[in-house]
Amino acid sequence: MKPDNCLAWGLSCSYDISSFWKVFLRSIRMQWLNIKWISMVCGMNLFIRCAAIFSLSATGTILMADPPAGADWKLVYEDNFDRPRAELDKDWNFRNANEWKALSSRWAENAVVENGVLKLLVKKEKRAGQNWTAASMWTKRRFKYGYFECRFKYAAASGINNAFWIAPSFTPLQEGATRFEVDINEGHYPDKISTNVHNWSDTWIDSTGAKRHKGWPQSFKLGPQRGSPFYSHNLDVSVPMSKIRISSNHPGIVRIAKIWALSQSKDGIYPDWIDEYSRDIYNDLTDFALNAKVVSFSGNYSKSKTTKPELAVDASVKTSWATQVSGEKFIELDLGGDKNVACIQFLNGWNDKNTWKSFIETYKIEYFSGGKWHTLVDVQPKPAEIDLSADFHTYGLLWTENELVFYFDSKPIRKFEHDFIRSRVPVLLSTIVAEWTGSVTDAADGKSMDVDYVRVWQKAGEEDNACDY
Ligand SMILES: [Ca+2]
Repeated sequence: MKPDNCLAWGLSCSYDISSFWKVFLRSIRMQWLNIKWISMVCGMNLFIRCAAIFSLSATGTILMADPPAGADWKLVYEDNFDRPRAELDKDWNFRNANEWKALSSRWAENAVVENGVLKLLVKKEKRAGQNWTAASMWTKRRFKYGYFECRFKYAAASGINNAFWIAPSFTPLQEGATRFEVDINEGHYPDKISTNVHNWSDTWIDSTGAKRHKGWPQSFKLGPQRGSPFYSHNLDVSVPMSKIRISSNHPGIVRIAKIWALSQSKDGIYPDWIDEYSRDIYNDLTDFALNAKVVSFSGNYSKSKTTKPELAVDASVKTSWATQVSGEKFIELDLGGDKNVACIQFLNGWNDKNTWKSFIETYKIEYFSGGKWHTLVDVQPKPAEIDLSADFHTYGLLWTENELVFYFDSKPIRKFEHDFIRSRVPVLLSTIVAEWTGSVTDAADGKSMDVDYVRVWQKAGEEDNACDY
């Protein structure tokens, strides 16, 4: 019972079905289009590269989204949201309450219908003790096994979870059944797909006293990796400076493992990359940032000693300052009087089994010299190359007795073997505002997850939904 890394996809893409074709295709119920797959086994990096290529080269080929070939599928449920909002109450339940560990409460009136699209609105408004509102809804009908698909656009701001999922939320479970959750996609703007499988029945108390449960998350960042864990900027000649300020508007936590403020090297070359041992050959260089005084900083991720800002100027690249999630991140260092600095460097992100992750793309380095601040470098964000809020895409789940297969635009992206996801459950659509989805800013106000349709197919002979569980 573990996720595998077998990733496969077809060469055809399903993009931007025009409203004419949408109506036409719906009218003839063309549900048995055969898609020929070219499958291959590959690692995550290859997937990311290929995903970037096919996304960027999509040419608007018209394909009906369909369940996978190889079974006699029956469409047992669909909502195309092309009817008045009031009619949704017949088929959907809506949450009307605040939320545990989130910044938003969720209300029925945040779900609206416009031009055949369901909009799960996020608003900056105080209600039920929280500063934001969002929407959560689930089908009155429940399902067990089948192919589940939703076509939607992400809300165009960070800090919002765009969720299409199945779970027995607020519904009874058969005695002895496992309480599970399958997140078909908890999408994060602009280009991250997040799948997850939870076993909420298999719980334990960890060493801190917190209740834990088993989960198997796997995320896919479709856009090209940008930025770098290591940045190095030379001054033309060494400059006397007494303070250094590094800041970033990165939408999330910034982890800085080390900052260097180096003296002039004889050959104008400075140590590169991150291996603290290889830096020994540069013994002639002085690092004025080592153990510098932290004058001020924006915040840290937790009150833990393992995230404090002094860890950005200690001797080790294995310890890091981790910032707060939202707002500008900055750290200001006092070098203890004017020092002749010729190169400023910093290492950011974190090392996961020799792969650097979560490094920043945008930052600014300033220094205080001659009684005023100067900017050494100011790297601003570039627009996202893949933006899942710009166009509709389909997210799907094939659920059988022993396996889950997750789909993006009709291409399988993840397989997961299981022996516990076996209860009848509703389909859920929801937005929420939470810092674990990224930096929360006013840009989220008024944004919405836009849903074109949700559909469920079941295999002939398995489509009976009459029983209770
Ligand atoms: Ca450190």
